[in-house]
Amino acid sequence: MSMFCFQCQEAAKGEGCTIKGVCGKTDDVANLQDLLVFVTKGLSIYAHEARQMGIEWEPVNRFVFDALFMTITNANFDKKKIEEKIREGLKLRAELKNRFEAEGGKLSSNHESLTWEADTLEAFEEKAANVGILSTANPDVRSLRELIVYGVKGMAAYAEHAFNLGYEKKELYAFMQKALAATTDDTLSADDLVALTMETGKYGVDVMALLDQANTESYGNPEITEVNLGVQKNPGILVSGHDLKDFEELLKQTEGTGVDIYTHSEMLPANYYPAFKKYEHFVGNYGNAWWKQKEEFEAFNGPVLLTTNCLVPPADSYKDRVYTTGAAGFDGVKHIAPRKNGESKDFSEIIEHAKKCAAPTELETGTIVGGFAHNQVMQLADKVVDAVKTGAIKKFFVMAGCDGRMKSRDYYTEFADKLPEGTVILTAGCAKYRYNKLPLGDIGGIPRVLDAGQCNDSYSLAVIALKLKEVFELNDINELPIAYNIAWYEQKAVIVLLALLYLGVKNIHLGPTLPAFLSPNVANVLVENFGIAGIKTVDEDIEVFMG
Ligand code: SF4
Ligand code: SF3
Repeated sequence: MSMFCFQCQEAAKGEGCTIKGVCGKTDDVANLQDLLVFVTKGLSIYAHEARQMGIEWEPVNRFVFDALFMTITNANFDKKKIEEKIREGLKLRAELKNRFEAEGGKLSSNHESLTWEADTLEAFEEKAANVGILSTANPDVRSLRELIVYGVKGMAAYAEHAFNLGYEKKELYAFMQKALAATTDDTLSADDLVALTMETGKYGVDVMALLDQANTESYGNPEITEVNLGVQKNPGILVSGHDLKDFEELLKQTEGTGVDIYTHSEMLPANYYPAFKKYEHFVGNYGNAWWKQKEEFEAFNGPVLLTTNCLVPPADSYKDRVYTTGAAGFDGVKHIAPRKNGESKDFSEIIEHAKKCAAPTELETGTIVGGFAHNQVMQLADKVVDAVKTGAIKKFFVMAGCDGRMKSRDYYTEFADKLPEGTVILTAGCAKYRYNKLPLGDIGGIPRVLDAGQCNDSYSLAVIALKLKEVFELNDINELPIAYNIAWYEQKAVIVLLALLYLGVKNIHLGPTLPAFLSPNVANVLVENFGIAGIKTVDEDIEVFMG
């Protein structure tokens, strides 16, 4: 075993990647990411204790969410960048320690992440091999600690997008650091950690609400939109990931250049925002979910910008056309530098690159419809409520989450296809690509697939559910005719799941496989308290759900 990682749905053999990640992460990068999390935990202990004394330091808040984001699945494969981030973390820890001690602070923890130091990559690598997931011996404590860390990683990603738009909530940073510190505390019982897991869900709701506010106040409320799937004659830039600020700046900088902008995978919902519709050179969506990018980036012919995960290690044939920015990175791939002093990022290099490229090769034609975030659905509320009252809509299926390359995910296409009449799918995240191009029709003008947006827009689905609960005057969200069949892949899906549990949603089915990081006992807690279940065959599951 040269590494150990089990944070995503593709963990090898459903247990963990031990030699190389199924995602393509090499063992040295995986281990350095473990060390980065370890250093971030040490810094978080200081930050958490300093906060009790009234010391809050902005650079630490930013470091914590950025460092965690870099360790999310398919975000950053660049060893050099991870190494630099570890150095930055150690430097910040030393500075915070000085401030803390100058104020007379005394630590209540003596965790080694507070004192470990090194200067060379060799020393980093030596330490990295011993601070990973398996350094917690008890499988249940390990499972709960990792569940919390992955939830916090998901929060970190959403907090960073909100921050980029100028939206912050200090309580979120305080919680993230408190939670990371708690995962180093051997005095906490399994019950304490279960309670902290639920608290993570609470802050999951808060961070998604904050990002919703940031996105909608910046760019307007998503509205019903027909998105073009074909291509135009100009060369283009394909934008993937989740960061709308990057997207806006690129749109502005490409105006009048003869370069068209297309979205890929999780950037598709950018098409639904009013503020982006005024750009004529923003021409539609190209391709599907992240895991199809090898063929699709190849066919696109022009440069591709990854603003976040999910990045698949690029083939040499198009690697020189890939650009990363923000928390994303890959060894040998050009990285667009962060904003400085409130100025925009400089996208001139990728724009000049695009001008020299051929127009994209057409993959498909036609359109898809999306934009059913909470504000838009509320405008249709009367229609929706009527359809439920008359029995035209019998059940909603929340099928939010992620897509992935496992063959078993064909289940979700078949499930959507076989759902009986009178059912409507509510979706968000890249999971939608398994069924958003099927001809599923509509119910009295309401499409049978309502796409709210990115994975973080699962918040919209929760808002819609809570609104329906109010309209139908129910006491419990679980009395609604809504079933949850969620596909997960990476750690943002973990925070979405914990947020739904916090909101009291029960009987969520999770697939295509249950997380490898749930020990049998922790899985039991989720089954007993929340009715969490896996998936079986499509026919069996539809029967259970409709029953
Ligand atoms: Fe394996 Fe997933 Fe970890 Fe990659 S992120 S190494 S695929 S468990
Ligand atoms: Fe997809 Fe990575 Fe999760 Fe934001 S892009 S949902 S997998």
